[in-house]
Amino acid sequence: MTKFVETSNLPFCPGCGHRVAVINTEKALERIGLNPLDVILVTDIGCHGIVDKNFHTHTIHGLHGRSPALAAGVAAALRNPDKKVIVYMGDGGATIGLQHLVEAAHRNFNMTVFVLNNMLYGMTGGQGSGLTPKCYKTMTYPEGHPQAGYDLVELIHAARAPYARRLVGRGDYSDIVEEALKINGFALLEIVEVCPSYGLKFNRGKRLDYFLEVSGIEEKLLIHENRQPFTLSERETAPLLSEKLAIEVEFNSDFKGTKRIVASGSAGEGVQSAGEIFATAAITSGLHATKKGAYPVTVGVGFSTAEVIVSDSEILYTGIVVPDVAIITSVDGLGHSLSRIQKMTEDGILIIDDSLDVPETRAKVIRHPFRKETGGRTAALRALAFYNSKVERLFPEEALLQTLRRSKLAGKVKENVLKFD
Ligand SMILES: Cc1ncc(C[n+]2csc(CCOP(=O)(O)OP(=O)(O)O)c2C)c(N)n1
Ligand code: SF4
Repeated sequence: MTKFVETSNLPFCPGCGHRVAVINTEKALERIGLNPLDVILVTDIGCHGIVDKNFHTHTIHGLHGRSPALAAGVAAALRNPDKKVIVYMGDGGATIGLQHLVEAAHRNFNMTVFVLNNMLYGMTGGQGSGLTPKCYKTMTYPEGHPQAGYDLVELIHAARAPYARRLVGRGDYSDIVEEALKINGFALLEIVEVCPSYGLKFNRGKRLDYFLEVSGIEEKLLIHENRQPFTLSERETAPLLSEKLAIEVEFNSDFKGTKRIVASGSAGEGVQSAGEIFATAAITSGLHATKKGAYPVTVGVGFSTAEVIVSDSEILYTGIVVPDVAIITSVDGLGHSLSRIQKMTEDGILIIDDSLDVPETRAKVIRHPFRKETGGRTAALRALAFYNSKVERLFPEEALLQTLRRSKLAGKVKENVLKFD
């Protein structure tokens, strides 16, 4: 039994060039002498990809043309030079996912890409790809392709790949496969071959050499010396996002239930920061909280709305259709939240700056001069603090104060913004 690939029942049509490529891969891997479980084969959509079930290695099957992106993720996460990440893709996939290939080469991910270039889309019936040679007849160009395909090896070399090579895939070329597999960093080997079921059928009587000559396709090897493979050193030293964002519980809250709060004001008036501080203070008090923001793409003008949900239990839906509490501190904010305010019931609370006209609503209305007291830039934060101090206590005032002191607003916003007589 072969160690890396079961070659006795390869799933390809008789005479398919993919078959020869797989057998050469098996031979090369045998010679390198890896453990099969140190090999990760990443394939994608196309006839080449259906071979992965024959591999005794790890395998990943991705979207068409996206195998280099998946493999880059695997290579980056593994960070282990003893593992071998191999990609199989067709010329169709290499064309459709070209940018993934170029990026992987440019960033020099540690992987070996085999582009099994049978000069057309095999799996879908023989359409041409970006690598189809001049005059080659395909489903899409029954009279023959009007122009030569582009030179993938040159492109990948231009992206500074350490190794980019093209060979015509005939017979035993496992020494070249072995060479590509041994590259430390990104290596691409384009193997030019034939799909008998469509390529030979559409181009009856013509030999591969004829098309190579007409198109000027030649075997070549292009090298960039001394490039270090991609490493994750910055990520290795940086704390995980989950550690960085972890919020400790330091206060207690007796609050039971869920409050859906919409705070609406104007861009530049700290509405989003106020929402974040409020939600964070709730979490430091042992509650669950979510915060979402809405504002126009022109972030410096117009409304700014923060949606905060605070609950004593897990929050499974973070949207707010009808708020329990609406906090409005500017005309822009009123305009943006008006339709939701109008849907509020008698159980709802509308807290609105007293400089604004009160809209029609069934909610209980509380007016307060937030803008006048501490200015427009702190009106949203003050109004949220007012709600927690004077209207409904969700968590201790101290939690809000401490969260403000630790936030990016510390030193910029006076603490009396949170204080009420
Ligand atoms: C993004 C995307 N576009 C198109 C398809 C349809 N599709 C499936 S297989 C295939 C052709 C595959 O050709 P190639 O990548 O050259 O592999 P081969 O079959 O020749 O081995 C196409 C276009 C798809 N699955 N995904
Ligand atoms: S259709 Fe072509 S590429 Fe697909 S297995 Fe058959 S010969 Fe190979």
